[in-house]
Amino acid sequence: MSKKIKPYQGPAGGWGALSSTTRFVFGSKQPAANIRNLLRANKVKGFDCPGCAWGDEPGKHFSFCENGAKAISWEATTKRVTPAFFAQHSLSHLMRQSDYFLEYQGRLEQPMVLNRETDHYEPISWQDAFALIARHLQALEHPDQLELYTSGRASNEAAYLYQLFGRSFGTNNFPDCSNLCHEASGVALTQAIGVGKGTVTLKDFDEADAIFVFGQNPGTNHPRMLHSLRNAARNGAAIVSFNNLKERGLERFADPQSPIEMLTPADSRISSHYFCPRLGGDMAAVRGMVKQLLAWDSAALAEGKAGIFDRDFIAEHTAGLDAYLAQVAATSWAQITEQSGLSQAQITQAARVYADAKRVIITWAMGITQHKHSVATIQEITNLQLLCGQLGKPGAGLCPVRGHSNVQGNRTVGINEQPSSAFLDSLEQHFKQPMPRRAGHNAVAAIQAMLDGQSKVFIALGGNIAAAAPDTLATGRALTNCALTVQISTKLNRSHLMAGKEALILPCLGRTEADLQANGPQFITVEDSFSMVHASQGVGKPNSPQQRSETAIVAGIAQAILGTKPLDWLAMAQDYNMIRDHMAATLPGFEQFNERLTAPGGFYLGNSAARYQWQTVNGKANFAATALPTHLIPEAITAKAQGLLSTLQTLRSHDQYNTTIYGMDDRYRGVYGQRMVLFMNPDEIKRRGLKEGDWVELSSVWLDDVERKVEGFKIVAYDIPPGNVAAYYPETNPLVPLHSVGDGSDTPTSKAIPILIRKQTAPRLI
Ligand SMILES: Nc1nc2c(c(=O)[nH]1)N[C@H]1C(S)=C(S)[C@@H](COP(=O)(O)OP(=O)(O)OC[C@H]3O[C@@H](n4cnc5c(=O)[nH]c(N)nc54)[C@H](O)[C@@H]3O)O[C@H]1N2
Ligand SMILES: Nc1nc2c(c(=O)[nH]1)N[C@H]1C(S)=C(S)[C@@H](COP(=O)(O)OP(=O)(O)OC[C@H]3O[C@@H](n4cnc5c(=O)[nH]c(N)nc54)[C@H](O)[C@@H]3O)O[C@H]1N2
Ligand SMILES: [Mo]
Repeated sequence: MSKKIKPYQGPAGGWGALSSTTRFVFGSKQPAANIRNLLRANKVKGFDCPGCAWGDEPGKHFSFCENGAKAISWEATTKRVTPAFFAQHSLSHLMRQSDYFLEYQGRLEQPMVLNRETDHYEPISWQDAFALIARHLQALEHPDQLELYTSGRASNEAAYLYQLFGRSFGTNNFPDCSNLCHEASGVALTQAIGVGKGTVTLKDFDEADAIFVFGQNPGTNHPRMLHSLRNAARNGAAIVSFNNLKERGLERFADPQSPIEMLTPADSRISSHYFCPRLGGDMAAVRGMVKQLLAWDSAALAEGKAGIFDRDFIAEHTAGLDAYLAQVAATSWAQITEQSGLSQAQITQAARVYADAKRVIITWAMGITQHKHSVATIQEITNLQLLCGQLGKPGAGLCPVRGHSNVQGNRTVGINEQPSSAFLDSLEQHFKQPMPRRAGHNAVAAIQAMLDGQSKVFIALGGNIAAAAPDTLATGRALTNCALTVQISTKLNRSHLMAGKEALILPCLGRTEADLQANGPQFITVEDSFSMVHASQGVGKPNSPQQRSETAIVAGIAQAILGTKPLDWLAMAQDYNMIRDHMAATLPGFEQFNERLTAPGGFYLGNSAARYQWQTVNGKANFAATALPTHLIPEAITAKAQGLLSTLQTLRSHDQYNTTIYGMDDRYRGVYGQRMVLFMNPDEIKRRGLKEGDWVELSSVWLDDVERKVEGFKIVAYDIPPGNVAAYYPETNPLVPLHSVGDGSDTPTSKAIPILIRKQTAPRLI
């Protein structure tokens, strides 16, 4: 594996994508066969790509992208983590291995229990594993000492049973990956428009005149979105990108599934405009756009022309306009340009595109949601759309682009530490038993409760919290503090090693595998970013008879603790239609669930805001009048730092899926064979007396006295604003302080970490 830095010249997609996929997927025979089968089976029931939460056009076959192919073939590997593997490698030995090594060992094959005396995981029967969990849960003094984590890959059916189990046991402690991800979107949109989901459907992308993409790297993380953007650009839509970095996938794109583009070197330009704001500068940039629109609107009205704002929409549907406009007037251009890092001319240009478009969609992802003021930024984006009535009409709306393939569905079916009382009422009525009303723990609160010894049992339905959560050392201590940790997983990862005093690994089937239960082959359902619910059925042969479906595992745990209360859990696991009948009876929008799944492509759950039904406290869509943050990095931190602070964003490479590292390349950013790099502005490198290729250590500055440090990062010159730097997650998670979180969302501020950079001599090679 040769390490090099070589700027990528081609478009995103295209030959590079295809050859990488081919190498990765078709290098081995079995994954290729599996993927072919999947595509074939897809015609019957449907298939959900575990790659991301972008949608598929109803009626069309599942479209294939490079990173989806990686996700599928990663799951379909023939490698196995067997009892012999664990007999050979002690926990202490595995602790010293890289995350890449752990995941690369293949699929977990059998339930395993940790033996602290031998320091090895050893086989355990499913029955004994469930009994061990039951013993621990029965020993708890209070149901809130249990933490039930979910990663967004679980099916609706497994997630629904899981939340019912937790609530029947007596807790709302459902920390989930959403708490680390799009929580701010849910909070902001619920307050503003009464529903925490995007208002657009996939079809809207064909009808938009302008699409604004904020803080998102779809070339890597949502490759299928590039098709929608490319088509929109061809239809004449302006694509305006706001990204802290110049991302290849947002600039140009060639479609590896389009034979014509494969044969010609021509590629499509994606973004018509590309702005690089400072980290956290988007709220100021949008405020600036509104300020400019307001000036044009007033000038037009003064001349007796029609204004820019949609006054009918505002009058009929919204509240809070005056307070908001007063806030806009009180925000100076000096503050806007300083905070956004963009010039007034650039912001005016963006506002011009916005004003000229009849239909506008705004999309966003982690570059917007992982800041201290994320809720306020998303509400500022919403303010802009409300001002111009860009909601609930074709080609217009708000679009938080979700991460995990079913993270939105998990929330819909009840994975929520703060469930609505309507939801709890509905469960109580249907299942005829009381549900806990105390709010539960989110991810940060759960970690703190385990650190404090207050929570004692941690169960994870997927994911890898040890590596994904902030403050790696604190999170590790939190997990190892537990009396019992239980990981329901497909692959070996760090969270299995950060084990509680007792620990279980429960191996589950993946999305791609056939799920055969007593009542025959089962399918599951998921919900994409566009509120489309559809079926997904795996066809690959399970690679171990010992693996169970997530649904069966959850049912097994529940039955061991609750018997048959409030339902016959094991019967549910034999026939998922029965689970869906309960969902139909308790979840709004899921009426006649089983019947409606027969429609090709599934069904649309609908979005109340898109229908102008505002389920907010005052029954209106609400403008939020929030002042820009006075400082992006709190003054107390700047005062404390002894040295020149930089702001670090932690992001994904092209060869990873969250904490799963597929390979060491980040093709579109020109990084090969390595991940320990720090992207930095070339002028700033010089100004600091550094040079490209220098080794540095990074330490974060926070209000407490804990030292948070990582070392061995290599400087790479990159097109990024001075003062901002970027490095890959999860290697940088030790730097993210547990309590540096978003206001109102509690999401770790993984895109704005104040750090000091110090030169070091070349690191030891591990
Ligand atoms: N292949 C692949 N697909 C994935 C994932 C994966 O790891 N691999 N992860 C899935 C998940 S769970 C999620 S949540 C999504 C994540 O999808 P993304 O949000 O695209 O993920 P990140 O890599 O975190 O990229 C953040 C982007 O925002 C930009 N950015 C950072 N801070 C700012 C800012 O302050 N302002 C602006 N304007 N831009 C900023 C960064 O430069 C970067 O382009 O992808 C999902 N899909
Ligand atoms: N610094 C920093 N930290 C971040 C982020 C960031 O941008 N910067 N992003 C955050 C975001 S957006 C997210 S969503 C979280 C992700 O947090 P998680 O969802 O917890 O992490 P993943 O890496 O997606 O989980 C991977 C593991 O899931 C298991 N797995 C895979 N498929 C399945 C399946 O089908 N079923 C089951 N049961 N298990 C499965 C495998 O064992 C694999 O090791 O990380 C967050 N952390
Ligand atoms: Mo995510």
